[in-house]
Amino acid sequence: MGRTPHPLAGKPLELADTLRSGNAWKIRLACGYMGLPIARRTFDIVQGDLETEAFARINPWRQVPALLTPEGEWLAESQAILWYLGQGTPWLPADRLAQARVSSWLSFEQTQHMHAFAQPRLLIHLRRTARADDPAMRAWRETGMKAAAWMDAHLAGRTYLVGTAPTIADIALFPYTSMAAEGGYDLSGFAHIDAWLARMRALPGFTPLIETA
Ligand SMILES: N[C@@H](CCC(=O)N[C@@H](CS)C(=O)NCC(=O)O)C(=O)O
Repeated sequence: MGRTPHPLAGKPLELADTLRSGNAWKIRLACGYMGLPIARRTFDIVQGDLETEAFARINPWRQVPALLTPEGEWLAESQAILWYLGQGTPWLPADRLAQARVSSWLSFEQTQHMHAFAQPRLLIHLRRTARADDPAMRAWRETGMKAAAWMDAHLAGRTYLVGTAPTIADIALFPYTSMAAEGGYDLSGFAHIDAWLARMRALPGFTPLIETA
């Protein structure tokens, strides 16, 4: 998008991630869409990589993603990293209200959406320690379906979450919404979400969760 070079073009960026982290995927999506190459330092949670002292120096909160910025500092929290990458580009509009709306969706993702989608995916699909019909998984999905219904209603008649062009808000909501089925969700009733997911996948620079050579 846009012909103006990205303010971080040509500067080194490195991402601390895990192979299948949806929060880290947000950052790889952002870099792909924005045309920014990014190196990966991939950790393995099951092997205890996040519990080491070395990792605590990357993120004392012991979570991925974290971004090593060109200033030489590690920055934690996916939404903060998206904000850092989006500044000075159309992915984070300069308009006061539009920017606040982006922030609103980023908060929505963290408080109403992410855990309800990420937890069942983690336990059913990745760790295989829960079954899709376990009461706890149903409870997560009840919460998540409310979030999905709000998103779907908002996207009716809109192309993207804020304004007419994609922003970091769309990037933030994409990963866990798109992987919902792995947590036992059926979002087939949400046609506006479905069309929005397809639009996000069709944008130049889209990066899949697992990149194949
Ligand atoms: N609020 C954080 C959440 C990050 C998060 O939950 N990361 C997961 C991987 S997707 C993680 O590192 N889990 C390891 C753990 O919490 O032990 C963000 O948005 O970056």
